[in-house]
Amino acid sequence: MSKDKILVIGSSGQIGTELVHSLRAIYGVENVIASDLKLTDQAKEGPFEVIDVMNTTQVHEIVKRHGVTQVYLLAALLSATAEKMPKLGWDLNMQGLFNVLDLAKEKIIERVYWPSSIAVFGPNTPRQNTPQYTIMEPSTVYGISKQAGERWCEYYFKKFNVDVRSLRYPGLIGWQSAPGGGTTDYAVHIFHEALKTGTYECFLSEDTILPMMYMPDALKATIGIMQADADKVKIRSSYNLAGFSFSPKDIAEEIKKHVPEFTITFKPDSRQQIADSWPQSIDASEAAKDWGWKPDFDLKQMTDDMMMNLKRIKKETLIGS
Ligand code: NAD
Ligand code: AKB
Repeated sequence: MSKDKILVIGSSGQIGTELVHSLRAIYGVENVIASDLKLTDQAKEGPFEVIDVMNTTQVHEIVKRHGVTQVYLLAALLSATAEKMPKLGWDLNMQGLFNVLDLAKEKIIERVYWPSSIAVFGPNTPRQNTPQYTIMEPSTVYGISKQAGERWCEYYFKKFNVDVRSLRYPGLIGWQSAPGGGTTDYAVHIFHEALKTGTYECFLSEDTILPMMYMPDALKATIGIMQADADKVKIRSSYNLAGFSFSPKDIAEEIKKHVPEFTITFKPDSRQQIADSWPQSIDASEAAKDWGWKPDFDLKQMTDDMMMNLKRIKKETLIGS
């Protein structure tokens, strides 16, 4: 039986929906507690708690009651939403992190996973093969909160010996869940619209290249860094992580191989400016060196797998954009 009791906070979002399945397959259903602001269908599959990560007392009580040893903190406002609600974006992204880091500081929990993002980089960052250590200067509220969060993670590790682990995810693409308000969301919506209507209006311009990753690779990296020996996790701010990079035009070409009649149009909105401030590709060699990171999927393999799975599910369950 697993000695780990895991709490996933923000479990009903794009990553949590899939991560909870993977964690339960490894640690057992009863040892993985899903939690989010509202009750969702996840409650039918195993332990679930309604939680507000901003509520220190509530988080503390749930962790104690379940004997939680590890927290995966996924609750956050993403880039596009945080630009619309900057105060809430900052408060949620920072206060949630402090509430969880403090539990580890008080030795109530043993290990924390907290995701950062390519959004920590900004317009003055080298955009190709962006190194682990470079100019950052993020220009979004989301990016500022992630950069500050990285600094706090490293601080808690050095000052209080908190075992916190983190990855700078690129844009994530998966077929099991909808994205939650980011700049890279188009790369999920495009598949659903291609199958539902055969056409998609993209909110980024055709040549906007961004780093992306298929969800199975993101889950492999997440669980991989959490299971790595502590001495192998040398970076305690957050690791660069890379899958593959493409533009809306590139992915549209791949989708056309499955839906030949598919057409795409481009109507850039405020998210274009965010995308233009982010890297186009990421150097993940530190993650490869320290704990063996290697992605399995490229653009073609991801598109083939997305299409195969989305064609299997009912048309009515495809998401709108
Ligand atoms: P999401 O928006 O899909 O899900 C976030 C979940 O948190 C939602 O279910 C929401 O209800 C919940 N939540 C919001 N406020 C809460 C609160 N006060 N208390 C408890 N739960 C609350 O986000 P995601 O895409 O699953 O991202 C998870 C994490 O990964 C975030 O930190 C995000 O910044 C990071 N990340 C995601 C991506 C990506 O492409 N999805 C890329 C880089 C980093
Ligand atoms: C977003 O677009 O906000 C996220 C991210 C890359 O952090 N997908």
